[in-house]
Amino acid sequence: MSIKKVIEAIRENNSFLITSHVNMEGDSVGSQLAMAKLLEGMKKKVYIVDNDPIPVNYLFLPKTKDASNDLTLKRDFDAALVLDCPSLKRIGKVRDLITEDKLIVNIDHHVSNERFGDIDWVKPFASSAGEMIWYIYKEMRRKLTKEAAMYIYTAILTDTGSFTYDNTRPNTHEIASDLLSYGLDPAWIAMNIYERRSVPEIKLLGSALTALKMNEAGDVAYIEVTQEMLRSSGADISKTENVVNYARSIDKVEVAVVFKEHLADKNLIMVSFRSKGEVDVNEIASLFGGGGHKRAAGCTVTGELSDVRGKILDKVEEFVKPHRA
Ligand SMILES: [Mn+2]
Repeated sequence: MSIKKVIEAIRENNSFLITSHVNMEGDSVGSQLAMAKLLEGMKKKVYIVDNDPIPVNYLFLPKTKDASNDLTLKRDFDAALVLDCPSLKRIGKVRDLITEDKLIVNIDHHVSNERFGDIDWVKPFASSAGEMIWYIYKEMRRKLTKEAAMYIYTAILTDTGSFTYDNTRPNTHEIASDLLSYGLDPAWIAMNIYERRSVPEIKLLGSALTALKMNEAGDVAYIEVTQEMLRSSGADISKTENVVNYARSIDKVEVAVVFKEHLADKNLIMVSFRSKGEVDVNEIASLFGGGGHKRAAGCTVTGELSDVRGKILDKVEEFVKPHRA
């Protein structure tokens, strides 16, 4: 389905619920706020509701107070816009707000997207969901504002790893150039997102990196983050996201995996995968009920940490093997 169907749904309905995946990051935050801005400019009623609060490093953005994670409030809306979300399960408890009678519009760029909407607009070649909101602005000939540009720029910047991942394409830079022309300050935005870490977060990174292990061939790096590590660091669990990138950055590493015990349930293991080259970690994560992108994916598996680690590392070996020289 196409962007045209999405625009039709926007035009034909008056009130909207906007949501995204659990454990939000820059793209989910930026794309939702940009979409809300577009709809408000058209005098539509908008509610942004997410399973989790916005991470603190995105609170520099204007209007983050418009996003709520209070699921008890009653909200009436015609259509739900689900952004940056490969499956309906990934919106967490917000799922309960979307009753049978609501139109579901699925706007996403994950290759693993399950096409769960009444309208599905899935563009795996888009750098981010934020980029897709930019297309909607342009297609509808709605004027961008500095505020909306800041949301979309944040989405693109974070989802492309600051323009370093392979989803960075010529048009990604063209769009970024358009966004900067609204007077954004890229250094200030990057400082807010990347350089306002807390001491506990850096200490947690330290203990996680100390726990790093390698496979025999030296091309798989993995890290276990236990409840104990999370508790003793005092760090916010959402702040462990970049640990996996350090593991991937090791020379000759093809795949990096982080296993993280859930703070509330020791037998819930959150697994993040990163690939540096040809190994498709989305395929591996999919085998365990998760998904994502070719070089960045995740899943949540029930079981004891050591069992989950064993099962997953066996699969990773299987996938890495054919790529060994
Ligand atoms: Mn995204």
